[in-house]
Amino acid sequence: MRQRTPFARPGLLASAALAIVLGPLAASAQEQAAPPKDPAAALEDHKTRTDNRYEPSLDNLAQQDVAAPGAPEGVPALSDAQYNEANKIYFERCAGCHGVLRKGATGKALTPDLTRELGFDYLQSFITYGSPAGMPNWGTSGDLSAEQVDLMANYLLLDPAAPPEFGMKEMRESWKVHVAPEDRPTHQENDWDLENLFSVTLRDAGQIALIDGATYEIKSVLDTGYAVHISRLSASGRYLFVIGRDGKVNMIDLWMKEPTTVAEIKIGSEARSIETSKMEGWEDKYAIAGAYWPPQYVIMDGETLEPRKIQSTRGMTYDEQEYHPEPRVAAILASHYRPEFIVNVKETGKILLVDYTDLDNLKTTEISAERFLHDGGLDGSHRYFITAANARNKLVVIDTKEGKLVAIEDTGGQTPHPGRGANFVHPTFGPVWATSHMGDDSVALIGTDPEGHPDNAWKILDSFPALGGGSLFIKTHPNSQYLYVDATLNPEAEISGSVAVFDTKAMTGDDSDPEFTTLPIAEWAGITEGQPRVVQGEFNKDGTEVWFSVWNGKDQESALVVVDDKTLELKHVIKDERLVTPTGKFNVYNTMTDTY
Ligand code: DHE
Repeated sequence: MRQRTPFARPGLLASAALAIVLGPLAASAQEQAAPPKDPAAALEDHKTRTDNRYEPSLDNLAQQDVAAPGAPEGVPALSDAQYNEANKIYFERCAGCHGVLRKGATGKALTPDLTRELGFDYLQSFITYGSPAGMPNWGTSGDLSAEQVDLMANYLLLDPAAPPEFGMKEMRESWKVHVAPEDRPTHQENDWDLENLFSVTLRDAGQIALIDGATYEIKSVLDTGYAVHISRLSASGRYLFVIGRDGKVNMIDLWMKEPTTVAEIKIGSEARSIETSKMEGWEDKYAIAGAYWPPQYVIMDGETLEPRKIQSTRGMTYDEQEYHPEPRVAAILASHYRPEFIVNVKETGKILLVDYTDLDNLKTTEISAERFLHDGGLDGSHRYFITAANARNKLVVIDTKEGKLVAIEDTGGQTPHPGRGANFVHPTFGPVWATSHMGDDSVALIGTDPEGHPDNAWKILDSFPALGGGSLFIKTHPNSQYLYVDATLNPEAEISGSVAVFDTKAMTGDDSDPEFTTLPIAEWAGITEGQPRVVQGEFNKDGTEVWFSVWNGKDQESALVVVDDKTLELKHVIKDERLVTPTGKFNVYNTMTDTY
């Protein structure tokens, strides 16, 4: 077993620059507010930015108008217009880390009792210069004008705005069944190769593109929610579920002659995750969606999206057992071993196993895991769920068959971000699951075979460098011998535009680092404008090709690049004016079967 020391390698980003790459995501809840001692040094620390591409932005809450609260003695009052301007800035730029209610999330709490203690000048300086711990320098970067910085300092001295709840009444009002189940096809009415279809997120267009995996033809572009985030499939592969950051869920029937939205619903104001029931006997029965605001998840009918059961995630943190008012729902997966949904509750650090067999007598297993749970996936046997507690640099392993915590391991790297992760058989260690990291260049392998390789199970067995910090996704396929690692958020254009490829069969696990090949994906796309970033490899059904998004600005050209997995050569570039900001790609077969 071998582990690297983070930040020990040439070519690795300096830790200060990484704080910027990560933005507020890097700030820990324990971070204490302290004004920058040397503003010039703080400015130096924050000179590289990543266009805020990965800082949680609660854009939907930002659009809601609220009345300005009264001002206590000594605090200047704001007009409704000023308060709403500040509120908009807060939800777009600050709430993702400091919380909707300003009670702290990955960033520190900013409730009025604390901010009034700190005072206007302190807040103004902190917002202007930021902190090396991860608070961006909103003033000196030019993102906020001096007037806006003053406005925000004033705003933080006033009471927070509490956005509205979103319960059954609101959900039912938003719920629409466009085509009733009895009016839908009884068999597939189109000639599409559905299992090799890709649903591609067109993030800033609020759309998805359905693209044929063999011909690369864009079969259809469909409207979905705002800043659409992910797609998931029903267990049968017939229904495609898409969720927008505004909490809008579109359910698309892929059997129709022209696949279209057959039902829709809004499940909250801010959302990121959706999944469907996959246990044998429960296929296509339920869908579940999780929200950031309000902090809750909802179980819906799998054919109509009718909301059936809403559960709040508000409650105690797993460790200090203190009340948290807004623990966000991060990744949700469906168990293949029990009729349960696996729900990551970020701020309280709990993983919920929600039994969906009897919604009126709901049974939930609550597992104490680690705070700041984000994304993760299943091991190759589908029995174990491995997920990143990213701001704690940990991986948590759950046995979905026994319904128990198995292990919590430090990855040795900074801010693991696996997506669904990557499963392969290592020549020395046996079956492993891999994650890359946002905060450094490392890839960590954890052993996943407690029966065949008990000594290696749930240990970090190896850690080695890829291209650079800022990785978001890692991918392989059972039919591929290669492991692909992106570096999407790296500040260097050459790195964020490339992908590292490791030959898993050549890995030795000894002290030498595995070599990798660099694929210049953005260069292959032949895009001459902007700084397109390469994000999220996704395989075709057979595992013979891997697709990457070349993600450019909204008004700039983007592309999808298809790589031949055997030769590692460029196979095809998909360009089309409809491909606006492509990011996530979801192959129907791989997504419905959890193949990664
Ligand atoms: Fe994601 C998955 C949250 C920004 C692309 N993202 C997830 C999941 C969560 C999450 C909780 C797991 C869902 C699941 O499995 O059920 N993402 C967030 C954020 O909070 C964050 C950091 C900021 C925000 O404001 O939303 C964020 N995500 C992004 C992006 O900027 C990305 C790169 C581009 C985009 O389209 O928005 C992005 N996230 C993705 C993708 C997945 C994802 C492609 C699914 C990966 C997979 O292979 O399943």
